[in-house]
Parts: sequence; structure tokens; C-alpha cells
Amino acid sequence: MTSLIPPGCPTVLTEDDRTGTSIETLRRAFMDNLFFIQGRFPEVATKNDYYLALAYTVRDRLLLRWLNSAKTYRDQESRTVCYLSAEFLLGPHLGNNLINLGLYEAVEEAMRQTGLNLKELLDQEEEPGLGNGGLGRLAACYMDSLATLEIPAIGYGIRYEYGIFDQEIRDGWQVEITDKWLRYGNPWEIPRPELILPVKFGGHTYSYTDDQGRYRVIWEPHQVVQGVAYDTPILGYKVNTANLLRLWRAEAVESFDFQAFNTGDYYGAVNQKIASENITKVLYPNDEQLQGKELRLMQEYFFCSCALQDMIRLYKQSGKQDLSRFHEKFTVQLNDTHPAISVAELMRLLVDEHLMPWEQAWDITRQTFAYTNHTLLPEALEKWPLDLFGSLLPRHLQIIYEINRRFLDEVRLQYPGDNDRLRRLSIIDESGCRYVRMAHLAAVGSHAINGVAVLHSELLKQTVLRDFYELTPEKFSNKTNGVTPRRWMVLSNPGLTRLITERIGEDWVKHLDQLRQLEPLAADAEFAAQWRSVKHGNKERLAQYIRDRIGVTVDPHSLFSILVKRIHEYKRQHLCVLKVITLYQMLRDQPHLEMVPQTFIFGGKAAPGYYMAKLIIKFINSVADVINRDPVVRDRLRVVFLPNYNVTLGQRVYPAADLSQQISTAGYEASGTGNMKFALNGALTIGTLDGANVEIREAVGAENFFLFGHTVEQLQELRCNGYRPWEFANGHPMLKRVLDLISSGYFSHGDTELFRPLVEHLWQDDRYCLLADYQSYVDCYQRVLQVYQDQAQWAKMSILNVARMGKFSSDRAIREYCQDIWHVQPVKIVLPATAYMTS
Ligand code: GPV
Repeated sequence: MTSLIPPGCPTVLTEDDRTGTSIETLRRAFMDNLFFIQGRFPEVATKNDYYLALAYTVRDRLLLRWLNSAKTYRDQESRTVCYLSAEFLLGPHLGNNLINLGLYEAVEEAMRQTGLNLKELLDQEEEPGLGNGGLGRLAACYMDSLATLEIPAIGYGIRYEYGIFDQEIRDGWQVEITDKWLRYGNPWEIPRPELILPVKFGGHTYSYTDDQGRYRVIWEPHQVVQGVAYDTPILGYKVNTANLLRLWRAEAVESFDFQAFNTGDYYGAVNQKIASENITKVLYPNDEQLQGKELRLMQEYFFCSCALQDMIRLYKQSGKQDLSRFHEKFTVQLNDTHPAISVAELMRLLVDEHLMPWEQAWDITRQTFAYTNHTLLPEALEKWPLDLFGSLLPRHLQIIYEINRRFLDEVRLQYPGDNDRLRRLSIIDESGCRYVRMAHLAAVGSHAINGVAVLHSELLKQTVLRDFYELTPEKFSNKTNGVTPRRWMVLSNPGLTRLITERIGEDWVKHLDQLRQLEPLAADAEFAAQWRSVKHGNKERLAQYIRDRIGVTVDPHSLFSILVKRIHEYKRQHLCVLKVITLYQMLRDQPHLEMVPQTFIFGGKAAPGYYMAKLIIKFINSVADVINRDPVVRDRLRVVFLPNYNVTLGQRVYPAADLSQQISTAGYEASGTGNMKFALNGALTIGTLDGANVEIREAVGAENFFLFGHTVEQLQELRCNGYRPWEFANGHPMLKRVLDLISSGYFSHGDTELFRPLVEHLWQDDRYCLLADYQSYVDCYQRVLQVYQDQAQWAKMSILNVARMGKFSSDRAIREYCQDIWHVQPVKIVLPATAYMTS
């Protein structure tokens, strides 16, 4: 019996079909699942049958660890982190779980012996796209790190029936297709139909004094729905810890409204059921753009109420009745303001349902919550019209008024007579239409507030939360984002992982700082050659994918310059297009120009209602069409838009990049995390001093980073003096030619209207200062091309980038949260001698 289990990988002592890890056992368990779960024999089994049979085989090994974790946490009454997030952008489970179990090679071999190819089975998985972008993906990286660091944690969120839409490109435009990710079943979740919790909406409140003289408020809702729990185990890397991701689905309380049914209103009764289930039907596809829809507020309240009721249930399970130590058992992190309603909901549960005095409840609430802000964009700051809020959550509005009244009383003591400050700090925005400001609710109700990169945290204190910072500076800190090296290196870049591990061992996967040991190798010519060959292989595979998917041939020897992220004006994809057109213009002017061959790769989704973002996608595709077909270009320039950018595609793209484009207007990107994934995979960065770019540049060394553009301070000055973008356009002949070429209809079959909004925006207003940064960007690019011509120099810089990226592991970020905010300790999980934990 051969065993490919890496040393140090935890195994159970007995080798049974559900938990054993030898190749032979894995093969037998796999066939067993094909028969008895899928109900198939090999001759008729589809690839999906095989995928599911394998997924269940892996799941059994997960469950062993998960149940032991749950039991240990319960027995030891461990302090637990609860991460509340409206989004968890997990990406496919199978590959990641194999890596974390240390079973990737063993399963690959077991499949080979069965006549199957693991890679093909991995491709079968529909990724759970339960998030929009960076914020949701961060939550997933943090769940991975929490488990890897053996921290007891629960992720709470929403089980959307449809996740982020699939993007198709038709005639250059984005078309949205419903994401039916659950169509073929989800082997990674365990439904808990008995774990159901009621959630109320609407109606009214009344108050009375009870027989013990207590003032009590009763909330009579208009509608009650049920939250049903769906549990997914999240395994750490080569540890026995598997934490819980608990997502909630909304159901009608009864399948029919019996009274309506009996009075003959069958359709009315069924409608009631449909209305309940609509709450968790679909993810709002807006990234950093508020929609203000009632259903969205219902989603937010729905999952927060379920989460908090569940925590109280777990707390009481441990035998304690009185909730005075709730904050000692749980610490709750609010992932932006989407779960901020939790502050009012915990107060309601403690005061109304558990009859706790207000002051005590408020103490517990504030000690329970901490709040992470992820954006400074004004249009992304959540606020709810008072009437909408009050009609949906009448009791919460009262509670918020009371929180606000007491809060403003305290402020008054500190700043007597400063009415302006009171108005600015108030949870209720009273200028014009009245709103509940969710960031203020989160700030008042939390003991800790953080931004997600040094620059962002500073700007937060100077702008959006300035008055809160002046009031309670001790609450504020920075927690720079990080990414998990398991998914974003080990799984997605096996070539580089092998090369690094050969030289410095495998410790770096858990202690990313260890990558620093690569520094001396930057001068090693043989190592550099291997390094370049790994990158080239990754580029070849991406080139093949591009050919298969969109029929464009790209040269893997060309410089791969990549910009993938949500489409947003502040992220300035169109600045990169201006640069591409500039290169094209040069080639048209000088057909024999010797130029470094370059491939520009774009990818990203636009919010369906964001007109400008969709026009930018059309713009990229239109420019790509013209350039890729123009013979004058020969093989010196290619432009590609990859449809449906998601986690799965990210795993192909980051390892294949030479150049990472991080070109947002300074002051707008809170952190960015794609920037980290690129650099970790050996891409060099061309970027502005924005978000975490600042810290990446510091870490890798200014000489290994291509910096351009105005700083936050310079932009502020520019705007103070009245920014006149047309002066920049008129002042730079090349820029003017580029804009004129677009306006002439050159990229739109002569249509001079199509891209007019885009060009006019730039010319007149240019909110994100593309024209101000254009020259600096173009100049910087020249430096990039110069260095790229010296492949040895490029490889050296690439190695140094990777060697110095250790700080950007999500493990580092989670350690900081644990020490500074959560005050939680690791809990070791030991597997018992038998699978059923009876020993
Ligand atoms: I607020 N972010 C996001 O993806 N969606 C949102 O709704 C909000 C923020 C992102 C920021 O844009 C990134 O800069 C940041 O890296 C990421 O959140 C994680 O912090």
C-alpha cells in the first residue's frame, strides 16, 4: 500500500472508509460514494457524478475534524470570534480542502489509478459566488486564516440562492446571466432544517408596565419569516481545526397562510410564502454603490437577527442563563456597515426579550462589537430613509433614537454648545431628507474601529469618521488587509510553490515572513532561470485559456500586463485603455517601431445599473477589436477582455502576470487585495500611492515598484485650485490625439456618439483625475518596458517582490485582530483514536 501523505499531516489512527487517507482507502471510499450517494456505476457516471463522489469523500475527512472542533469548543467553553458579513466569496472548495488536508497528491494519484484526472474534476465545481469583490473575498481569506491559526470562529452570512451573476460579453457589452450555483446540489453544506429562528418585520410596537414595575415594549410584527441554517466547514491548513460558516436561508413560517387559505385566498397565501423566500433569493450585485432598496435592508436585518439569536442559543447551551457575560463568550466583527443593524438588534434582544436593564445591555453591546470600515466613497456609505427604516423595523428605530439621545447627551458634556458637532455626529442625518447613518450606528456601538490599510485608516480619521476620532481616539486602529497564501499560492501556483519549497522548505505556507529567505537567491542566475520558466509556463496556460475562450492568440513571450477587479470609475480601467491607445497611436505613426511586445488583459464585472462601468467594458472590447485586427500592429500589441472574472479565473490570472496594474486615484481604494495576490505571485506593480500599494511599495522597496501619479495631498491641492482637466488634455498633444481618436468614432465603426459620455466626462469633470495622471502613467510605463528588456533584472525584482511580501498574509492580519481587538487564544484540536469520538 503506497502512501503519499506528507509528513506532519494529521491522520486518524484507524483506516476506515470515511476518515482514512491512504490511496487505497481513498479509492475505495470514492467508489463507495459513487455507488451509494450518486447511485451510479462507472459506465454511466458523468463527470459531475465523479466530482460529487470525490467531494463527498473529502467532506467525510472534513467532518471528522469539524465535529471534533465543535465538541472541543463546547467542552472548553472557548471564546469565539463571530465574523458577520453579507458576503463570503469563497471560491471552489475541493482543491482548497485537498491542500489544507494535505491530501492533494494522494487524491490525485487515487484518481489516476481510477482512470480519472483530478484537474478535470476540480473544473466541475461551480464556485459559490456569494460576494461582489474584495470585501467578500477578504471574509473568505479571514475564515481560512482563523482556522489555520486554530482560533474558534463562526462566519455568519446569507445563503443566497443566486450569487453574483455570470457575465457574458455580447457585441462587446456585458450581459448578466443568473448564477444558478445550487443547480447540481452543494456537497459542502449541511442543511440544518431543525435549526430555525424567527425573524420579524414591520408592524408596530406598544409599551406597558409589567407587574414588577418594569417598562416593557412589545413588537407586533406584520410579517414573520424563518431563518434556516446551512453549515459549511472551513478547514485550516494542516491542522485539525475546522470552523463553522453558518449561512441563513429565509423561509415562510408555514408553507401556507392557513387563514387566508381557508377563506379562499389561495394566491394570497402562496404569495406570502414567496415574499418570505425572496429575502435570500439573490445577492445585490452592487459593489460600493448603495441601492437603498427595502429588500436589501431586510437581508441585512434577517441574517444579523439569526446570527445574534444563534449566539444567544449557543451561550445558553453551555448552561448559563443570564446573559451578563455574553461579551466574554463572543466577540463580533462587523464587516463594513452591512451588519451594523446588529447593534440595535442585540440591544432589542437583551432589553426586550431578556429583560436586561438598558445600561447593562449597552455595556455588553459595546464590548461585543467591533467595526471595520472598507470605503471612503460617499456613495457607498449606507444610509436608510427614516420612513423606510421605521416601517420595516419600528422597534429598532426607537432603540436607535434612545442610543442616539444618550450618546448626544455625552457629547454635549464634552463639547457644550457645539451644536454643529452634534449634528455631524448624530446617528440620524437631519439635513434634508432624514436618514439613519449606519456607519455612525456601528461606530457608537463598537469598542474598536479600524480601516484596512495605513493610508485608509488615516484618511478615515481625517474625513468620514473625523468627529468620532476626536471623541474617542483610543477606539481607532489600522488592520492592513491580507490574503491567504494557501489559495493564492499553493493551490493556484503549484510551480512557484514547488520551486520555493525546494529552496527554503515548506514553513513559509504558514509563516509567510519566511519568504525572506529567498532574498539571497535573487542574485542566483540558475534560480532566476527556474523562476522565469515557472512564470512562462503559467503564461502559456493562460494564453491557451484565452485562445480557447475568446479565440484571440496572445504570445506568452510578450509582457502580460493585467488589470482585473470590479469595474469602477475610481479604479480607472479607462486610464489603462488611454495608455493602450497611446501605444497603438505610436505604432500607427511609426509602423517599424521596435517595441516590447505587450498583452493587456482586463477582466471584471460592472454593477448592472452602473451605466459608466458598462460603457467602460464596451470601450475595452471595442478598442481590443480594432487593435487585434489591425495588421500594422503585428504581434506587438494585444488587448483581451476576459469574460466572467471570478475567484476561479483569478487563480489562473495572478500566477501568469508580469505586471500588476493598481492605478486607482489616490485616496479612493481603501486597500485592494488583488495587488497583494499579484505581487505574491511574482508580478511587479505599476501603481499609485493608494490603499495598500503604499505598504507594498515600502515592503518590496521603492526600486522594485513602478510608482506614478498624484498623491492624495497633491490631488487635494489640484482640486483646491480648481481642477481644469481640459488644460491637461490641451497641454499634451498625445493625450489630445488619443481623446480625439476616440471621439472620431474610430473604435465605434464611425459612431461618434457611443463613447461621447466617456470622453466628455473626462474632458469636463474628470472626477477621478485620469487626465492629471496620464503623463506620469505613460512615462512610468516607459520605465517598465526598459526594465522588461533586461530579463535578468526583471527576474531579480520579481524574486525580491515575493521575498518581501510576507506581511500581506491574512494570517498576519488575523493575528493583529486577535491581539488588539478580539483578545482570543488558539485552541488545539486533537483527533480521537476512532472516528466517532467515543474514546
Ligand atoms: I464598502 N470593498 C468592496 O469590495 N465592496 C464594498 O462594498 C466595500 C469595499 C473593498 C474595497 O474597495 C477594497 O479597497 C478593499 O481591499 C476590500 O473591500 C477589502 O477591505
